[in-house]
Amino acid sequence: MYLTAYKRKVINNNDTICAVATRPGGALGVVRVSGPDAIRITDSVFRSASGRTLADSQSGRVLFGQIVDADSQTVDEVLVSIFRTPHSYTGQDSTEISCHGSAYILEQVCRLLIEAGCRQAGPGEFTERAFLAGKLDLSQAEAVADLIASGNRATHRIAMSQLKGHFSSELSILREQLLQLTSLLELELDFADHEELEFADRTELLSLARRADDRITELARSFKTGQALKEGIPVAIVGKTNVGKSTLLNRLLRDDRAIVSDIHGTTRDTIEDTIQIKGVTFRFIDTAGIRQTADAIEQIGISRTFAAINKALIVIWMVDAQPTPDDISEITPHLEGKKLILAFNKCDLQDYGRFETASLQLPPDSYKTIEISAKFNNNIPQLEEIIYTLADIPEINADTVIVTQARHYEALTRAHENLARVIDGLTSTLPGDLIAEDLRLVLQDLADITGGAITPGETLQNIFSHFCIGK
Ligand SMILES: Nc1nc2c(ncn2[C@@H]2O[C@H](COP(=O)(O)OP(=O)(O)O)[C@@H](O)[C@H]2O)c(=O)[nH]1
Ligand SMILES: [Mg+2]
Repeated sequence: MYLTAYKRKVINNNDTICAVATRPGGALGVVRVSGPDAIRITDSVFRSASGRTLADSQSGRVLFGQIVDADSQTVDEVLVSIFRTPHSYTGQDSTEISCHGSAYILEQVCRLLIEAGCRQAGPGEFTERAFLAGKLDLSQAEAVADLIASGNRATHRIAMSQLKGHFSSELSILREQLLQLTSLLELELDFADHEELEFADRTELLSLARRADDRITELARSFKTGQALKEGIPVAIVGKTNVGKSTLLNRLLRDDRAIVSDIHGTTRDTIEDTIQIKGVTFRFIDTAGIRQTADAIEQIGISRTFAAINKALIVIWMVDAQPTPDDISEITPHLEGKKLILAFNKCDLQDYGRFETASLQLPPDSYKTIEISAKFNNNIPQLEEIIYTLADIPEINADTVIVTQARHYEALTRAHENLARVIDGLTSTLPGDLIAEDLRLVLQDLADITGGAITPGETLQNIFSHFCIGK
């Protein structure tokens, strides 16, 4: 269903396209048709029960009937919805045929539509048409893909907010501020010869530029959170062999995902999987226990442990006996910028002593501690609570703007760099025309996100080719 390598030679918006819009396996399947001939072509393969044609029906109506082939054989009993331009997703005349979800039926319906004059749609082509019709800007179109892919409450809300245009309107506010700055600069240029005229104070221009830059930087920074929310916030479970790391992973996943045994060095590779805590996805990574070993494969596993720590936002360092400063010094070089949890495991055991952290030489506020029994499920909800708190998820409301696309992040980063030059220029009394040049670049960078008339076709192709067919 996903043709990422799909290449469209020319954007032809004037033919009529069709595609299956639903994933296989459901009880129902929907075939979508869009284009100037959508209604006529659908009518040619459809017999409504009432005898009424789609051509005679108003936009928004649903007709019951049959899809019939060239020999008047019934392919399926269906419901057809009709949407007339401009009141449709793509802005064009469109129909949606709800069939039974058999792959065979859906294929036959598409085949008949294609024989009647449709073309098979490419990935994202319906959304691309919506964009070209001005129904969505580019960032909203990308939000559609995020919405389809959203697997938790956080990513769903962010995608919905982006689809509703909250990100776009933030950008247009920024654009207005920067345009104001441009016009003030141009005023300065136009009247440069009139020494008697007072111009906007450059400190005023500077504060305008700085305010815009602060917001751009803030948006760019949110990408890290956006990405973590999309892919799952990475949490590495590390420690010596046999402390119970794999047992904890299985416990958190509520599944026997990793092999648990009392043989040291059982886990040799990293194993990862996701769970949701309060609607946020966390990606747990079970690692090979850190120890000196002559086993070459186990050594590779241990080096992957360090790679996992580097990737992680949160590190659970697990011990089952009083840790020594030497134990932790092996991983401390990798802990820069990480949130650390010391999990004292096997608290069910009789001879379980009290763990001391004083000797570990860790800054006192740099970690949290908890006593758990991974095997007997003690304090696991409390551990999850600590993990959730440390992840420091910003509150995500219906209008929260968090950048989730690398393309947007890159554009914001470019905008920030160009704006930094504007700010430099303003402080170093660079001539206004040179500053205006950099300002134009910033405006272009921001426009790239929502996609104006100047967006190169290649960018569009790249974005829409990552959609599924039928969207
Ligand atoms: N008593 C007790 N034993 C545990 C606990 N967690 C793990 N174990 C045992 O410790 C041994 C090593 O566990 P495992 O999860 O494979 O450790 P890993 O090498 O750190 O992945 C196994 O025999 C587990 O059953 C616990 O909370 N209490
Ligand atoms: Mg293990």
